Amino acid sequence: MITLYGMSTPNVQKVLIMLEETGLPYRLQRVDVWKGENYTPEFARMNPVRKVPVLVDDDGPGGKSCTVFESGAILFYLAEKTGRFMPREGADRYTVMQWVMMQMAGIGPMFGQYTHYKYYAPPGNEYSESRYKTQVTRFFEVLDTRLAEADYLATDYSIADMAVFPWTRDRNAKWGGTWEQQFPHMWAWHARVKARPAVQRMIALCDKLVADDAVSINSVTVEIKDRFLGRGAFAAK
Ligand SMILES: N[C@@H](CCC(=O)N[C@@H](CS)C(=O)NCC(=O)O)C(=O)O
Repeated sequence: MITLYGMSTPNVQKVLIMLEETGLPYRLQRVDVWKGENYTPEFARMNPVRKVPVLVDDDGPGGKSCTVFESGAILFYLAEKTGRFMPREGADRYTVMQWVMMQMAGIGPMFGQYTHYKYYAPPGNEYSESRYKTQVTRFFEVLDTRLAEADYLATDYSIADMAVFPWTRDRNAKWGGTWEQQFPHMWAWHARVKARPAVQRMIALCDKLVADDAVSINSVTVEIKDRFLGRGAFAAK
């Protein structure tokens, strides 16, 4: 059995899509990062970075239990386990990897920082907010250009699309005001991916997780929120 530790956020959503696409049996264990559940010693043993998602597969390579953190690595793991959504060999394998890595190294960090400065930073950070908005826009431009020439990021629908799709959902699209009116090729791809039954199942699952996360966000102490955001007493001196 596979256990996915996570919550409602995009890095978890991408793994949920892959699990739903492949039909692998799994259970979702909610980790309430807003309450600091990722700071327990048990969780740190699974992921020293103390972030979700983490996947534990009781039936890993050699029949042994296997624990994987970092959502991109989890997607590679599941693709290799099932032989699906990433070619086993050939140039296309690296095309898939390149787009997954672009999401992991570029889209994830830049969108994450933009969220931070837009929603959580104290006033007076206009420079940072503007810088990350520019970075986000730049990645949307890259996606739109690629998706003007192809239906999917790599040759066929793959883990690369699963990695990027959650970052083009919901409020991410609304942050920029005009983003919803720009990038027609990216939005056409978004609609294509969203229409997939597995993606629809992920969305239904996430609606429930979003509701649970909202309750937590509104109920945690300032101290716990500061630890999550790395500020106040938790800021590096
Ligand atoms: N690069 C990591 C990022 C994971 C990540 O940022 N997880 C967030 C939620 S989306 C988290 O667990 N944050 C809790 C914390 O930083 O304390 C991945 O893709 O798995």
